[in-house]
Amino acid sequence: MKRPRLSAVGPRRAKLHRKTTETEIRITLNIEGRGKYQISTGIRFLDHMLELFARHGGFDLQVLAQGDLDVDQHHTVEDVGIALGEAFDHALGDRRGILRAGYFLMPMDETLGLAAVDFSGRSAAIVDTRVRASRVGDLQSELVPDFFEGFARAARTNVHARVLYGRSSHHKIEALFKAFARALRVACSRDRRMKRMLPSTKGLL
Ligand SMILES: [Mn+2]
Repeated sequence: MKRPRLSAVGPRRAKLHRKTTETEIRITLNIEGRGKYQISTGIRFLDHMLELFARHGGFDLQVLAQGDLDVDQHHTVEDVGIALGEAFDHALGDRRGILRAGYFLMPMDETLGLAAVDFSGRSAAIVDTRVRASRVGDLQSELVPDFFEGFARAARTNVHARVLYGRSSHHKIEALFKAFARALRVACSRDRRMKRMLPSTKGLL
């Protein structure tokens, strides 16, 4: 897979096919999208999260995943996170001219979730869903941190996501995905004043 050059000028898109013995995933991403999506992972609640991720981020996103759900959901959820991270990494190219970091505080009725991201070139994920239920809809809720860790690793990005308070488990996870989408939307945005500048003093991101 080639990294596009002139990333901050041309259309920032990625298309990838990721296949292992555990999962097969096809993704297309357009960062300059209009929130259109086609999502099918075999886990309906994860589909719901990725659909609202696309809409709130203003990304066009297609995710078609087939995983070994007969084992459990771990491989599928983690690998979808990895594939999405790879898609952002490719679409952003050399990361010149982007804001690079972003955060968002997202209310979801009685719940408040926050996400902060930095396309730093290094990966870290600190996630606290405050969900105690083992399942939310058909999703094994303990896998939400695995999703964000997979993304952070593949996109070489710092992701901090935590629920500050809330009651509904559904709302808690949803608030995190919405906050994450909106934080990414900011971080991926073009910086008009710093057009061709690398948003780092290090010389590489
Ligand atoms: Mn919902």
